[in-house]
Amino acid sequence: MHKLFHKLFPPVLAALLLAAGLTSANAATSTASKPVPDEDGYNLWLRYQPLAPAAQARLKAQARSIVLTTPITATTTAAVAELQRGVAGMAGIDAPAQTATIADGALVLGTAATLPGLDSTLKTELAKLGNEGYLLRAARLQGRPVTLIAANTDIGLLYGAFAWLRATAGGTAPEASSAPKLQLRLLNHWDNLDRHVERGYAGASIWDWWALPEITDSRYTDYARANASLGINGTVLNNVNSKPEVLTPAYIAKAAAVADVLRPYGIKVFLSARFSTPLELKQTDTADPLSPAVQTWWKNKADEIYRAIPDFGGFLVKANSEGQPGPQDYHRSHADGANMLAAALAPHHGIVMWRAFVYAPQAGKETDRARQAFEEFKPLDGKFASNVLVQVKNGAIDFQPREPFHPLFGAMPNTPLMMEFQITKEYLGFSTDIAYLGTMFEEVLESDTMQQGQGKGPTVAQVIEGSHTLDGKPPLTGMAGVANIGVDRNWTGHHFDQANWYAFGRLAWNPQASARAIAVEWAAQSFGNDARVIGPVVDMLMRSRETVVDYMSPLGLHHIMGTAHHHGPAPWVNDLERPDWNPVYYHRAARDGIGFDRTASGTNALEQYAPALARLYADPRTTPEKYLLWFHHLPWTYAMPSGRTLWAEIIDHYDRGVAGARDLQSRWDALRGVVDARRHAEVAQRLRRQVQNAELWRNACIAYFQSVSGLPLPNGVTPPPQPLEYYKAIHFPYAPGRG
Ligand code: BDP
Repeated sequence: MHKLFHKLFPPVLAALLLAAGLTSANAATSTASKPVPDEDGYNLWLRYQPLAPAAQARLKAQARSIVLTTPITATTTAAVAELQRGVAGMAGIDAPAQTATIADGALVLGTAATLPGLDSTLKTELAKLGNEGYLLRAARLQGRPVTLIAANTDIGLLYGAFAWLRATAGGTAPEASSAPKLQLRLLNHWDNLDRHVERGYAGASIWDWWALPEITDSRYTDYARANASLGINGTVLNNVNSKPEVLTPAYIAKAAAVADVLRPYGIKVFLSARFSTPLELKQTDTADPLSPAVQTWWKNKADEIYRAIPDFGGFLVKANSEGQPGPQDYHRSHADGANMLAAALAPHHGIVMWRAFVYAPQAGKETDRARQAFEEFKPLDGKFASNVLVQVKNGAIDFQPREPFHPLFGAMPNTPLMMEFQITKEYLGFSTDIAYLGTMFEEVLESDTMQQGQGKGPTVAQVIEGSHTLDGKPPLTGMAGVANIGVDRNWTGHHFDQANWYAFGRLAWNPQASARAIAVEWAAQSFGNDARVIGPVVDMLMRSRETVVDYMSPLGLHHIMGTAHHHGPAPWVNDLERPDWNPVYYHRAARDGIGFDRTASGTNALEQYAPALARLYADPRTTPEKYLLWFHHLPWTYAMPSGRTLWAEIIDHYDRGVAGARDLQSRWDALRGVVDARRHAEVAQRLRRQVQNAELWRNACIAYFQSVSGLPLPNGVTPPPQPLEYYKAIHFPYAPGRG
């Protein structure tokens, strides 16, 4: 059955069928009838738990021994060790021995040059896979049936080893070739040097700066393994709100110690650089990027860093944004600033990731924060040095539960743009609410920028893949994710938040991958290849983010959460220093209606999109409902396609959100006894919090918007149990993760 099944269905489809419960192939043989041992989540998706007997038998036959045909290096050693660990765990045997000769059933790692007698078709295929790609194949070498993990480099072999283990754990056929579509696949840690993690909800920073460089936590190696298993190849260790100290010799030595641990796994270390560092360290008397003294300082600093970290990746910079220093302090442009740093790094092949998350330091009532990054950066298209990428958040405001894609994507064809996603859920329920971000990332990536006309692309994924830029020259490409990692035993606070780290990594490898297929892979590796678990867990993941949008900010509402910590509803807030920090600025609810008019009659932020898209979204009737109140201010009585009024529709979404949260809870309850008791209980506790949070959002928002609209609740709607004043009085002192 199994062989035939996989002949009939390619791996991903097979996994989807399994998840949908459409077949029980392979999964039928679960271990769930035995008591399921408790797990704490530390091993992430690299659990390597015993497979079902039939799968174990297959695995044993495929990995009787391991043969490495390339020289032993730290990276190939890591690949072999991972395979041994994975096979031993999943097959329930002693680790297969590493041998020098190719025997029947060996798992053979090598390159075109080192694999004896590799056939020419495979050689040709391999040649196309670049420095990081890999090929997995059942093949014959020297007449012996073997499983091949082939690549052009050591790191390709490591990625291949992880891919083979992933396929094995997920019960999918290990036949694949793959190469990353983006060059830079990076985590951004918003970790401070005192170990507080800005917007972190999983405990303190894993980087123990005080203990470094002499003391390195074994966790750093597991971090590297987890990232390498996804193909993540870089990490920015410190917060974008950076401190000058990170570039002092003591901290460079600490970063170097981390880099030494990560290097075998193909992960480069980067640092967030504070633009005014030389000035603040009192080593120059200005930070003006055009000052020769400043330029020399950065050049020397780069030389110093590369002496300690020869493969240092480069700098990430937040400049002239939210109070951070930058070139504009000296009336210079973002390009002047970025290019000065780029010049210092260029001799060492380092790069600069210059963030486009900027908005005017003083906001007037009539400005639209959504317009500002575009206004500042679009005129600089083509003005950046070739080792600079402009790092753009997925949307124009700020990691909201839902935003239309950032208008800069597709609008700067002469500048490499990299995507910045937020994996940590600052605005989506911290690490208490389940919100699978795979679907959110996918929604952004597959958005049609319409730069070439409606339906003609490029999509945002194609833009960041560089397919439409730079006169045919291969540009730098990349994707960054703001990490959700901390010292919590399970790394991410919520077991389900591991799926977000996972999904980010897989989409950074292939921005056109399917969020559902990724969810299937994650579920199979994280909970075992048992259709009874995968189906419901994938369902939960796939609905979860829409549920959060429904109970927080449906129909294009945005930024209506609590001040500073960004938790909980606060649509009434109207007293902050800047208008564009206030929820009322964003929802614009008044007697006449609700929503932010970004059409020509309002701020016209819409004009920043390609004409085809701008035309489409200019009319509320042709604006996707999910973005309606992002672009339009509409009367409460506006007739929605559902036949409801806008007011009734908003309420309906809030009710759907609460129902969705309860549904997540009951789906999870049904898995009691199938999932190990410890993880089950930990998730169940959090789901109770999620339901409470959903109810709070629903009740508070309905109470508030009703106070503004003055309209009665539609028939059948349950009134909020408390008056508005009750919700307004709820505060969350000491909420985690504050900036
Ligand atoms: C916002 C966060 C803030 C970050 C900022 C940024 O609230 O903590 O510093 O983004 O991305 O979402 O720079």
